[in-house]
Amino acid sequence: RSTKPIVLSTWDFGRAANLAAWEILKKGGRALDAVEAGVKVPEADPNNHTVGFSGYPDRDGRVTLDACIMDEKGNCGSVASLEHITHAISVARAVMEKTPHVMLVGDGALQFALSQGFKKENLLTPESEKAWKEWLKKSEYKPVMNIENSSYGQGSNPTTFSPRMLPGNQYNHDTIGMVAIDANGDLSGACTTSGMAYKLHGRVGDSPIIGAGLYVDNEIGAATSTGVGEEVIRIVGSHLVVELMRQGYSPEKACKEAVERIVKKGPERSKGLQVGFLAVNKKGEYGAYCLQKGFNYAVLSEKENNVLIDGKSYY
Ligand code: SD4
Repeated sequence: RSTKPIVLSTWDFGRAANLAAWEILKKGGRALDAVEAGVKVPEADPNNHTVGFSGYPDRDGRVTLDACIMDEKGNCGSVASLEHITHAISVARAVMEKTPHVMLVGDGALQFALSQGFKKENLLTPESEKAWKEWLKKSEYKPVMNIENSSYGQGSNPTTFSPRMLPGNQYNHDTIGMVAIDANGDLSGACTTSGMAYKLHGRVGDSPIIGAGLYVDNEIGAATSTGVGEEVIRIVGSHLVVELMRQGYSPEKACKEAVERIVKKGPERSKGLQVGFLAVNKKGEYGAYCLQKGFNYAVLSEKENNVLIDGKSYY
């Protein structure tokens, strides 16, 4: 039998995000509203340095956000390299609903956001600024792999996010990608990030690219990704996962095939970096696959009470 509603999202911070999405889904609300509300949680979280407010900046000290959203009708909206607005996902949704376009970038995206009533904020917190200044001393661009352990499990408190200290004084939690099916059986997805810490100014990752960081096809399913965006863009990852599901692959098999495609394109390169895909099909079956161990994702439905699952990995 089908599992709906259901919401899934990347990493352990996905559990708090799923709870916010569930508030909407459990009342019969639309998946689109649920995924937006869900990813707004990590966007606003000052302890999370890879999404929204307090995201790590680029190498010029500027916090630039990438986000996109897609609904059951194939409507989509996206912002890339957006500065000064915490809820990049809501700006992406406004691009989708209020403009004839799909994607706005940089100053244009900011200008549009301000015209829609979003308030200009400083997203660089003293903590992120300190980390950036520390990074500047060596100025080596070496993305830190996000490895989580899955010690949380069912029943632990998902509303408190506890970042772990990583080498080089970096808290590293990646992009949140969220996909959901509502009570009506309709799918939507959202993806939002501050991108790779200390990237070149103007660098855009996979997260705001429809088909790379996120894809939704209401007939088939939805997929999203996290990790080093360049690798995901190369294979148009999320679209690939959805198309593989169309051919009959299970969500996990489709994610695995996409990961293997990345390995095939760059066997050496792929050893030192993380990419994870997460997918759900129209029936509510879901799965994930990643390059390196330590990619967790969170699931919430009536059957599963906000569980954190350790995704299978290639290496
Ligand atoms: C990006 N996929 O900008 C995003 C960020 C991420 O590990 O997930 N970083 O490439």
